[in-house]
Amino acid sequence: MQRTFSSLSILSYVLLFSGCGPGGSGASNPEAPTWSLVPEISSPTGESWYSVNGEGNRVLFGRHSENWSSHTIWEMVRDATGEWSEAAVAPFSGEYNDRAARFYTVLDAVLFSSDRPLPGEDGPDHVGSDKRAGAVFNLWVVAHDGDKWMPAEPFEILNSEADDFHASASNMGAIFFASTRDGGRGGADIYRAELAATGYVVAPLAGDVNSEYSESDLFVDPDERFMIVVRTDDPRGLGGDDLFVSFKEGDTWTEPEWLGPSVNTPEDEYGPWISPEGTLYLTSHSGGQADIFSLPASDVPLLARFFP
Ligand SMILES: [Ca+2]
Ligand SMILES: [Ca+2]
Repeated sequence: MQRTFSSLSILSYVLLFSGCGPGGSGASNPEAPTWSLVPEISSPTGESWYSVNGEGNRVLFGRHSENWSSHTIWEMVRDATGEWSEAAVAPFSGEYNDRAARFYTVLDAVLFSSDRPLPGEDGPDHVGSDKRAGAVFNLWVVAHDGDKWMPAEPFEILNSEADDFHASASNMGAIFFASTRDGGRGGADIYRAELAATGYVVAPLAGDVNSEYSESDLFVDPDERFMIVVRTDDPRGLGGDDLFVSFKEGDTWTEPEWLGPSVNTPEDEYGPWISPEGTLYLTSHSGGQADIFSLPASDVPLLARFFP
């Protein structure tokens, strides 16, 4: 069901030996991705989910081991001289399976997904930062006080008995996230938590963004004009997880349109994030290895009108 939780897809394992991937196919196929590897954070292990804070001086991204296990969140900080620190495990990560950190700017905080025990919950067996047996993902929030990270806390209003994960927030403070909770259209669906006078109100997205396929990850435009949504095995795509776009029309979200071969391959694409300058970052597997790539969002035809 949720390939992005357990392991690479079977398809990706097959492609591991096929030589097909972003790096290998670009020269001969004019429709292949034209993205660039983000070299500053690339390493022999896998990288995924790239995000930068509003000041542009703090980068968070994920690292995981070869078989898409042991996810941890890493951090790089730029000092007053403009020098970037070496990447290091973020102080709030490293013990459990943590992923998909994205900044929640209205609270000077970060949202991330983790299977770590909730307060008062016994910690079932786990090995390092591998996913804990029987555990579900919940959304967590961690604030930075300008000097250090505060303790991470579960974002209780967002969480259910099922997996709740991969959040992205708008400038209005609304949090969009994926969940496999009961009552959805199949697999994971996208929900929105709106900050109302009495607290957050959570509802599935209105419109046709959710489907019988899994909508398992997203990036929402800060102004909520569009969202890049990750769909799994939609036959309009190239296979595995692909990036689609849904547009906001009134109070509803349109049926996702495939973002095309400049950002999709037969392997898994996820972890989209667009910088204020209009650079689209995404994660793709190539030869079984996840890496973070970037390209101008204006190079993606369906996004170009938002990035003139
Ligand atoms: Ca769905
Ligand atoms: Ca794909």
